[in-house]
Amino acid sequence: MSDYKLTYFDFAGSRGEEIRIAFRMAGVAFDDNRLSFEEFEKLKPELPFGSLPILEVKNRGVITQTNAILRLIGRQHGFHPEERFAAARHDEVMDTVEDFRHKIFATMRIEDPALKKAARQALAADYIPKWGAGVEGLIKTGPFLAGDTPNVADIKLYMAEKWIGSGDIDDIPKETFEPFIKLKAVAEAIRHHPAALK
Ligand SMILES: N[C@@H](CCC(=O)N[C@@H](CS)C(=O)NCC(=O)O)C(=O)O
Repeated sequence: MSDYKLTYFDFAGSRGEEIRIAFRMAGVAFDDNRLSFEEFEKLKPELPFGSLPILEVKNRGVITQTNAILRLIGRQHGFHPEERFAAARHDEVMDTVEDFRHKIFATMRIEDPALKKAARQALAADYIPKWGAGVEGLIKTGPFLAGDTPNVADIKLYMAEKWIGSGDIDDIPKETFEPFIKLKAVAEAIRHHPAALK
């Protein structure tokens, strides 16, 4: 029994996988509680905000909100900057990945196929390139946000790049991030980190 129990869906993506990678990167054991969608629906009424991931911390309680969980792991194990301005910069990146996610998730709720396609094409033509350029401007020497060492914010950039690069989102071309060399380099560096390789 470890000090941490992460509950998330049973797939290697999105918010829960960011936390799994952070734990692996920190070399910290955790219970990886993976739920089916049916199990989630049963548990949902008991969840603090009705969603996953949640992290149960031994003798302390339950934490929700992916970025709060990532910062907790990052601060406890040296994967979030100690200096306040640098930490705010990393927080900025982490929050903008959540904004990015919400923009794409919003299109998944559009039922009309033509409207969905148009919404996705608009994101690919405007929002995502501007988002990529914004992130690109925050990465200095690379390969990571802080230079040579990875932090939890880098894991979030990796997950955003991986999602687009998978080509799994219809009407958002998998090449959309190709112009963003520094963003791609962060993603490559995390992709080849043993924590991401499992
Ligand atoms: N703000 C929350 C969002 C959590 C969230 O929306 N999680 C999704 C999965 S990635 C979920 O549980 N969706 C199912 C639902 O809300 O019913 C966070 O950052 O952790």
